[in-house]
Amino acid sequence: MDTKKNLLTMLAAALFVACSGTQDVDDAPEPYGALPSERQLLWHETEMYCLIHFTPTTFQDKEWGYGDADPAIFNPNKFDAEQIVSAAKAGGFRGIISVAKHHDGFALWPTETAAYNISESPWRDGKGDMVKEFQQAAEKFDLKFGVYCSPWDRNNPAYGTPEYVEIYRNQLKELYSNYGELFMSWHDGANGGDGYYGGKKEQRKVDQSTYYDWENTWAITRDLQPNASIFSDIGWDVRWVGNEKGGAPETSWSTIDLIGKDGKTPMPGFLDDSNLGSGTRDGKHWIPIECDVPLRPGWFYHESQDEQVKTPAMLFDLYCKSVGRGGAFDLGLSPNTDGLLHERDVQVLKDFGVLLKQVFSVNLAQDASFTVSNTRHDDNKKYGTEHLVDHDRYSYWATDDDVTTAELIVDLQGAQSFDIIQLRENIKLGQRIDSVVIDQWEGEQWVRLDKATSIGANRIIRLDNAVTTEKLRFQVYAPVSITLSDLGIYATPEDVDTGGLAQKESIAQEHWVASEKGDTRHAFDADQGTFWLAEADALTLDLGKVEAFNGLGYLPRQDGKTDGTIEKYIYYSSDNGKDWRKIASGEFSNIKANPVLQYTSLDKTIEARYIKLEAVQAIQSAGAKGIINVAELEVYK
Ligand code: FUL
Repeated sequence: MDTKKNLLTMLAAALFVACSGTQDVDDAPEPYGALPSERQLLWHETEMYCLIHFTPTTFQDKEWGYGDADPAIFNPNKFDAEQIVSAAKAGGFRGIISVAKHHDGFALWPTETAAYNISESPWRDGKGDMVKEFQQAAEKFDLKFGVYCSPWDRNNPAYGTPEYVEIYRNQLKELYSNYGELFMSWHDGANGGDGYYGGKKEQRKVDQSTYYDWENTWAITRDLQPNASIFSDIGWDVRWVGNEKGGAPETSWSTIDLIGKDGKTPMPGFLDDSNLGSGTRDGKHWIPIECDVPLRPGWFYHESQDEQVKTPAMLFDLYCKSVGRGGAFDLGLSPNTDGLLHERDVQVLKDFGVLLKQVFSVNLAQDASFTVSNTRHDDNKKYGTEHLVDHDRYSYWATDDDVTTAELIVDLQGAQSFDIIQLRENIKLGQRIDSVVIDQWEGEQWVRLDKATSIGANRIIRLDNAVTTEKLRFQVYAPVSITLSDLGIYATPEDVDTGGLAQKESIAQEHWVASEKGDTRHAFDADQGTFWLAEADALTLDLGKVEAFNGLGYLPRQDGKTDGTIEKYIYYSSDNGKDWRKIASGEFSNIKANPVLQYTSLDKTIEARYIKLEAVQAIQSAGAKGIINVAELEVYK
């Protein structure tokens, strides 16, 4: 060994560190407010992952299985975890979460805790383990792996009793022990209701504030998978954004004060969710947002939604509203009954991945020159603006402790056109910046371009239109010294398809008349923004003439509220408006969290002049009774 050479190399390395100035803790700004844990930092770095729903529910063409599906129907002959995982990878996603058990209770792994599992299916002759196959595929493509095990179990006979909580914990223990290192343990808040429950077919309500004893349940997660971020409505590590549309509000803080309900501690499915999206400036806890949304309207595959796969441009928009607002983008993928992603889904993911690379590979600020009103300890150059473009999310430009307002001028060295500005703070020191005001140089003066709050882990500002300028000015405001880590300026290609989705076309609605009171017209005016809301239990339509149809669609109100949204329904048809035949019935599963068009396919084509949608169960806020809403009722040929 050449010791001299080694010594020299070490000396050179030490010298380099001294000159470039590591941002060590000695003279670094004091951290501010709630801080992310190491586990959360890893999660922040992941940014994008996919959630894969695939159970017998897929074969039943439903969104929530009732728990009564015969395992014999689960036989996806062509199942290929690598096809699914590689498609996610092509989309730029860095992890996958396997829905190891959904509300239908069917475990995708051969669990010892419940008979209702994959070993009862004909798939791989009852010897398969789908969670394992997903894990191995994730490993092969270098993606992180996580699990979602639904607490609500519509199959388990013990659901609702303390015995089931033990069963659930044992399921988690199996998942935590046999599938490698997990990056997430995902828990939804849809708990309790009716189900099969071992053949009892009854309602089982649980007290969501106490039943799962999450404190002790998640202690198991911490013990067995210390690096797994726990996701639920309330964290512990990552919180739900409060909708299933895939986006956060523009101002969304990673810190939050969770609000309980009825004076009780907040729990998944049991909290005041009004601030989940926005978070709380200076909130007590660091619990950033995850924005979940399926690639298609539903979380499970439905052939009827093949035309409604989101476009790459739509995914890009959601990326900007999730990752670009300090959170993560969790995209739902749904294999079909063959056990594969539909080719359209694969193509869209690939195109989205290409688009992401196209946009973010050239930072127009990379060679800019920066002028700032203050740099921390100016003499030692440790906290200079070069850190803004050094591709390190934790190195940063900082101001002196008493400088809480600063100006940064970015000279782009010639005119540049762009429509995206990205900012990042070094979140190891907390979410410090209150707001940033951005101006562009217009020949002789500064002109306001935009402004933003809640910078944090990442803030993508998308301009309505591309601008061309030589210089930008950022005025940054914080209650403490500023620690800005990244600045990116990007242009989206002009040919990005921003088109909408193919929609099913309803038969013409102009001559329809409803017999209920109120503004019923809003229920069939082809305007998704308006809706009919009334004290009623049905909407009864006269189509004006006999029509032939084989599908019906119900869209609930789209204003973010759910009062009156129908959860269980019966559709009837009639020739004379008096004698009614039942033509379909069921539940609009998950409609509260994901209020998209609910398509009901009829077994055969029906010819009738009258249609009735009866609400068997509708969401009512406290005190309200018997209210229903319909934004659109559609009838398809
Ligand atoms: C929700 C569930 O009710 C949906 O079915 C879906 O799994 C979604 C991701 O979480 O809470």
